Amino acid sequence: MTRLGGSRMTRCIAVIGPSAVGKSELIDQMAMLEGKRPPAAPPVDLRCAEFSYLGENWVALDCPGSLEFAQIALDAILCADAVVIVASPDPEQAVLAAPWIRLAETGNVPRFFFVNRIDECRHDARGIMSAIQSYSTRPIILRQVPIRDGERVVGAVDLVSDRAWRYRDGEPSELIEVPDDLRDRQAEGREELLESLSEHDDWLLEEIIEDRTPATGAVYGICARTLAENLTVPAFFGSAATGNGIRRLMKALRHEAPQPNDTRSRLNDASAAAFMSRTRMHVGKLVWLRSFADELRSGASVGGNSVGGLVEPFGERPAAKASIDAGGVASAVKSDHLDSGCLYSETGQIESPEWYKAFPALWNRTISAVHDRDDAKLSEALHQIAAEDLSLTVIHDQESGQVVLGSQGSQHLRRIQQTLSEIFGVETDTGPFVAHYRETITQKADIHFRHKKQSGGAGQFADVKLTVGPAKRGDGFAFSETIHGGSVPRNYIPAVQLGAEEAMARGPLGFPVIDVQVNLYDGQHHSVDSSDMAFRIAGRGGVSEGLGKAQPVLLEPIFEVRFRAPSVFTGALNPMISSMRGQILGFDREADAEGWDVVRALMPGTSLEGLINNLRSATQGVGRYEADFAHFQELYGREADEIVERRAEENARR
Ligand SMILES: Nc1nc2c(ncn2[C@@H]2O[C@H](COP(=O)(O)OP(=O)(O)OP(=O)(O)O)[C@@H](O)[C@H]2O)c(=O)[nH]1
Ligand SMILES: [Mg+2]
Repeated sequence: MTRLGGSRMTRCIAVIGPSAVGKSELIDQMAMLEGKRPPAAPPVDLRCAEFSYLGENWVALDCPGSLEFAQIALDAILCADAVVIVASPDPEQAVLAAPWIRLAETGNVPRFFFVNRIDECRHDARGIMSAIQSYSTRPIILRQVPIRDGERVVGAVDLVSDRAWRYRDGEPSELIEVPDDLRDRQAEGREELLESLSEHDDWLLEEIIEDRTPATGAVYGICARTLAENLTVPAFFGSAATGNGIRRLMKALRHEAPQPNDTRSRLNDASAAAFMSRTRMHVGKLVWLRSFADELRSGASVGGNSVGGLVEPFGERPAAKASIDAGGVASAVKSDHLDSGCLYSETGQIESPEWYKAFPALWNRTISAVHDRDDAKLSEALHQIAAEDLSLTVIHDQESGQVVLGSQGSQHLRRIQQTLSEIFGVETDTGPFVAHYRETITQKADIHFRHKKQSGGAGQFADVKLTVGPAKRGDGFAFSETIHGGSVPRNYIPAVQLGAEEAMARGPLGFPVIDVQVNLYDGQHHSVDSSDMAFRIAGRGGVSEGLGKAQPVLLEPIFEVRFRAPSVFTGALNPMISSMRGQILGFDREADAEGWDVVRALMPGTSLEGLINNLRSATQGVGRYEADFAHFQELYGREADEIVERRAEENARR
């Protein structure tokens, strides 16, 4: 493993958490500790804020709080040294932090908790801790206890150093004596903290058993080690609005967050991580890089090719940057060989960790250009945007000929359309994408079909007798023949089969037909007028007629859906699933996410259009799902009739 040896290192944190919990404000406050106001956050996109604290450089990646943009957070987690999960102090809101805890755990990156908005908090700190703990696979260790004046939190006692601080809004907190009435609570908190840590440290366990007081420095060391090994998660609290508690968090990050060297090892010794790319007007593709080389200059080799110019990743009009220090971040222009979400050595690409993958699409919509002239531009632009955003899929649907955009929801889709319009100059419309129907038959029919034409020159003659009947669901189409005595000569049989297959393309209800078996058992031919073409027409005509007589029925696609949500919502999922004609198959605890259940259900294809909205309403926005096609199932009644009528109108229009 290469070790970074440069004297200047930049550490990087990803700040994630629910919407409006105060992530951006927290980052502003961190940067303001030494007087630097970072540029404002772009609407629903990643913001990089660079600042220094006590002689060290930091980059904070400010992630949007909407789960529709969770891919951005995953991109940030990929390259960060540590994650700060910002949570609300209200225990009722702990569930909103659950998906973010899950996300940070996915990447197994060391993480800190920051309980923000303590200025508004009327709850006991232990309440919020135990509520958050129910979603964390690792013990969350509260490192402070609040000092209260009535209900208000006016300071904090540090449980490792035993020092107490009184908040002074907008200024550094004041060191005070631990208030007498807090001594019991402090002792209790410290005992809990040491006990949690001692589960991962034999020396500390020994000290506790022997009733000795472990040295503060040693306890800090254990905190840092258990954090780096992802055994514990330290938690601090404060208020981004008043600036209280921010220094304490920064100091903890400074002493305990891993170094770029550690992250480089975690990322398979990558020399750079490309964690984001965006297309910008007049600039082209910009690639955000975190460098794990001692110094990365423009023109240096990354991924086997030289990087173009480097610019500050911050601000509206970014300035050119000569080089990036170890662990630092910049965006690169003219570096089209680099892609978002990829790791690089100097000479090539390095495999990304297994956990880093795309979120499956949750909402499929058709998309088209408002002006036909923009069709080609749209397809090129979508290709480019999909490369920037793994949580977006673009599929060309063969059956309908439409382009289908899979997004994470309405906000995500809106942003994509905005980018298409503002950057690529393409106005677009979207519409519902309906999963495809099929039809089949439920009875057997026996058909005698003759194709005969006598016009002008050579005539056409083919006569077939065949049966059509239902095949097992999923068997598709099967053709057989039991011709005796050459009534249909061997050489014409493939033409009959071809005609039969053509008849399956559109059945009597207007949809492709599946799961049918056709048997050709007799017929007649003419020595001059019969031909492949004539038998093909007879095969097609015979099977089409047979399908009409064999009680056709509509088939709707059924998907197996896995709903993932905190267990508190499992009860609310049942009525939601039933109301959408779904059928629950069962539910389990999620093996790798504390406090989550996975509910498996069979859902009709029509329900997918509204599924994410319904799921979000039932789960305070935190649920998600994956759907895989399972099988086709017969659909009867009014709903089926309406679908067939609609199809007839569409087919008439084509
Ligand atoms: N009272 C109080 N208000 C806060 C605190 N932190 C942030 N706010 C306010 O809460 C609002 C939302 O804060 P942001 O920092 O934008 O929240 P965010 O987490 O970045 O939100 P998204 O980017 O939308 O996910 C702003 O009006 C902040 O001023 C805090 O500690 N106390
Ligand atoms: Mg924000």
